[in-house]
Amino acid sequence: MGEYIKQVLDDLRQRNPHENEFLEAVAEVFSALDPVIDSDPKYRRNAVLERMSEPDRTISFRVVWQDDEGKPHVNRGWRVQFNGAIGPYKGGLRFSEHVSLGTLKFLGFEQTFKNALTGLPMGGGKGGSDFNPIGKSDSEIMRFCQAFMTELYRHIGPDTDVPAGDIGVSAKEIGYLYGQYRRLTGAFQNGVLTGKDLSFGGSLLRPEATGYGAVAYLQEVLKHENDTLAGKRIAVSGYGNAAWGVIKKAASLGAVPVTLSGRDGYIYDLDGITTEEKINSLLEIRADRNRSVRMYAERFHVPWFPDERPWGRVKADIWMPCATQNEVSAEDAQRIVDAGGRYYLEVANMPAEPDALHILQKNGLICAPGKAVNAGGVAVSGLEMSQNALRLSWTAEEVETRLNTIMHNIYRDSVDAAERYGFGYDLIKGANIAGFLKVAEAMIKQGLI
Ligand code: 2IT
Repeated sequence: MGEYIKQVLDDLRQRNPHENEFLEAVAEVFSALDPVIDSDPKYRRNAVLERMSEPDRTISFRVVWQDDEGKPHVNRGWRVQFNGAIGPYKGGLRFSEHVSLGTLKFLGFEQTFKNALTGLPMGGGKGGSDFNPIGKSDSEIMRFCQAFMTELYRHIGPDTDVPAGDIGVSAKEIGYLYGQYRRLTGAFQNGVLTGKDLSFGGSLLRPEATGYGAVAYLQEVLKHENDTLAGKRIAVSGYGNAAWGVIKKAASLGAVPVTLSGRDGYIYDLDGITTEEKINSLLEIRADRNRSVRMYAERFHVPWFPDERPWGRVKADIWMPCATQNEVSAEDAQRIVDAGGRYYLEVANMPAEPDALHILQKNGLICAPGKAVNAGGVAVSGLEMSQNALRLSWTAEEVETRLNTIMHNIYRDSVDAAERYGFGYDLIKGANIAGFLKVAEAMIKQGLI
């Protein structure tokens, strides 16, 4: 890494000493940028890196809600509006006890590049709360969402900031959030949130989009290797929206997904998670108040491994982490290398610790980053915004055609960018450079703000 970028990262570390996830995310993107920065003095002259690594603004608020016994609870809510150069802030809301401002800054930073890669006009943002939805009743969830939106509504809007779901926030929560937004504003502005139910302006295929987009990207990678999906064993982690979509599409194309995981362990289904009943069971697990993947093991009589994740512990051709950040350690990466398999595609946002990614790449696995592979989710959110603005709805086929085109373009732009700046076939560096170029251009053209 060159001296200039090192200096920018050092300054950033001084200002954010406790935000390791954020610092790692910035370092990962900036480590691809030496040849870009050296190619044109405009990047330094306009302080693009310094400005890009500081959020436009972060909003923090108190959320008070009552449980079913009437006891009050206090949580923290945030919205990080990271970068608005190419469009309204756009990105999910995460409800989990593990959420902190540092986590949301990291996710908002990543979102900025991901959204740029889609080619749609969306800036980057992320929000959420340290509220833990697991074990809560439906009415507790509703009251929490109403309290959360009572603070958030003044900061968002169809042309300013458009939140969506993420971990702990699905169509149900989006419904409660939108209901409260509508009550507070007195206007039917459904373009303010995406991931809505179809009954009030959601897009067909939005639930499937993250997983379907990831499989579309995977097929581009396989094509490059003269390989095909049929019969490939895929190790998946997680059990939520992303894992479900990957499994549904991959199984329909003849691949064999074999694992799922949760906080408390993983299941290994040697026959494959391929039948409709098995795939639909993920929706039931997610709808369950206690959400344990163990339910799958009990129902389908497959082995359950408590407190472990599948990395390198099963036989797989393709590894696809779909759960959350930092779930693949250096040790896991070494185990994946020893277990064999050629492909490692991140569907979660930064599931690998930085050392882990380097081990996988060094040992010849083809690696692709979450910000490219999972961009289909936010891409279809962008299509949902378009449909809301036009007051029409596209068919599932129309949405899927657009999604596939977007994923194809993300793959091609990443390959081209890495090649052009001397990195060869590097899907990680390529995604970071391609995303950077789009945001940087808009920031420079808009002057020093
Ligand atoms: O990480 C992500 O891209 C999301 N949670 C989806 C964001 C969105 O606005 O659809």
